[in-house]
Amino acid sequence: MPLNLDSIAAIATAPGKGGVGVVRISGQDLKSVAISILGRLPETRHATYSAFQDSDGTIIDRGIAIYFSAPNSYTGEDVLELQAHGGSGVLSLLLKRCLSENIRLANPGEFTQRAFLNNKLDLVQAEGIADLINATSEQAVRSANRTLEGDFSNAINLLVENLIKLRVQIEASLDFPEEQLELNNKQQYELKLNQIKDELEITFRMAQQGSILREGAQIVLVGQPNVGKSSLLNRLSGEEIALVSEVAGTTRDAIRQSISIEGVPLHIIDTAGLRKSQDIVEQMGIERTKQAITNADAVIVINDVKFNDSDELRKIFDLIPENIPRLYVINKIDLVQQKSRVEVHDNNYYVYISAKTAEGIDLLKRRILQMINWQGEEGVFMARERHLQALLQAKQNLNRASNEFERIEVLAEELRLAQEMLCKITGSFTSDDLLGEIFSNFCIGK
Ligand SMILES: Nc1nc2c(ncn2[C@@H]2O[C@H](COP(=O)(O)OP(=O)(O)OP(=O)(O)O)[C@@H](O)[C@H]2O)c(=O)[nH]1
Ligand SMILES: [Mg+2]
Repeated sequence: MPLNLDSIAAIATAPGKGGVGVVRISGQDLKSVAISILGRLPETRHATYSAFQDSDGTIIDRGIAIYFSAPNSYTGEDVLELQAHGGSGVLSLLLKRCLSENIRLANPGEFTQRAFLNNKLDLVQAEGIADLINATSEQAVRSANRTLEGDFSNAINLLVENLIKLRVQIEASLDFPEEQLELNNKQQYELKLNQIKDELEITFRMAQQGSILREGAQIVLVGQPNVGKSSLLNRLSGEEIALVSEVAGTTRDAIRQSISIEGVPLHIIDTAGLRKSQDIVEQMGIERTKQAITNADAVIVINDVKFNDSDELRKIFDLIPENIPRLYVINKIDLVQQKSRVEVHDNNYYVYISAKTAEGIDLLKRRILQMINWQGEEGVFMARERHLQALLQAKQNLNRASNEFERIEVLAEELRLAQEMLCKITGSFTSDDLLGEIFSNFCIGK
């Protein structure tokens, strides 16, 4: 991607009223712009109280100006930040003033894109900034910060470094095609490859946890009509989201509500109860339930404590693909005066609760986090689906490489592909299309 020569400006603070609002400008050389708007060039990296002048010399506002000379700025270019009063009128006048100086409006994420192009940060860190801005929980903030501080990039860079070392040795032996790898060397290479695979696995797990924190997990509530699915959704979300009634078949359409348990975002989907029905609308709802199950990260199968173990229940179990984690909830224990508890049968967890009295809800919440494999945010990187896919493909390349010690060219090629995948994550090997896609999802002014 070519370096931009034009200057860009945007309002960097959120829309609405505030004590302070910031207009930010970035470009190759902003000295004349600063002198035109402020009447003089402020000392670099010093807060300077100044009038912000319109083209005809009238004062738009007074505030703090900070001039960052390249390369010591966020973008790596000259940056001028104008901190004015935070009203939409003042800020749009100030922005208009900047645009009159042959400066164009910045695209979303363009400041960060320039920072990336000027090697101020790598792609993972740039994404970490967007995630930090979007973070809504303490856990998400901490995890985005770890990515921003370079923990994720360092893990990837270390993997790449070790891969390169191994590739250098293996590719050297490609120069002697008629010779087989010597046994000693082979053992040594295998050992190194296994170490890299182990490190990759650890990084993948950390990234997977981070992706739960970023995207949230989709959890679908299924069961026969009237077992209390909607009551459980309401109980988990602490709001009366879904209609509850003693009439079987109350919920017709899937209802989605986002909640958070210990800072982990979860999207809970309440569905139409599953049964044979002649009602066309109910049949459509049941189809949607089946659809929701196939898109789920995890499923909670709910049953009424009074009709546990029916044939109908078994039919519901059969609808859930084998690889989707599940949890069984036995509801309405208040009707039979039972205590809340967790039981394990054949590796399946059964949580006994009452959605009505809230008994056992804390047990259930803890079990839900375990079901999605949440291990706490310690050391977690804020990762995206794109990172997971690249890590997964690198893992596959390394697994294939492990089986190719007899065909050394194939082995070398798999290692090369694995390295390429990892480099895609940090952006040291990435197409322009992907960069455009990533930065277009930022807000304007960042
Ligand atoms: N005693 C008792 N009643 C409950 C409990 N949970 C739900 N109910 C009652 O069971 C009935 C059905 O509850 P819903 O939450 O509408 O059940 P549902 O599974 O969503 O039903 P459909 O939408 O028809 O599939 C309502 O009358 C609820 O008040 C519980 O824990 N204890
Ligand atoms: Mg319902």
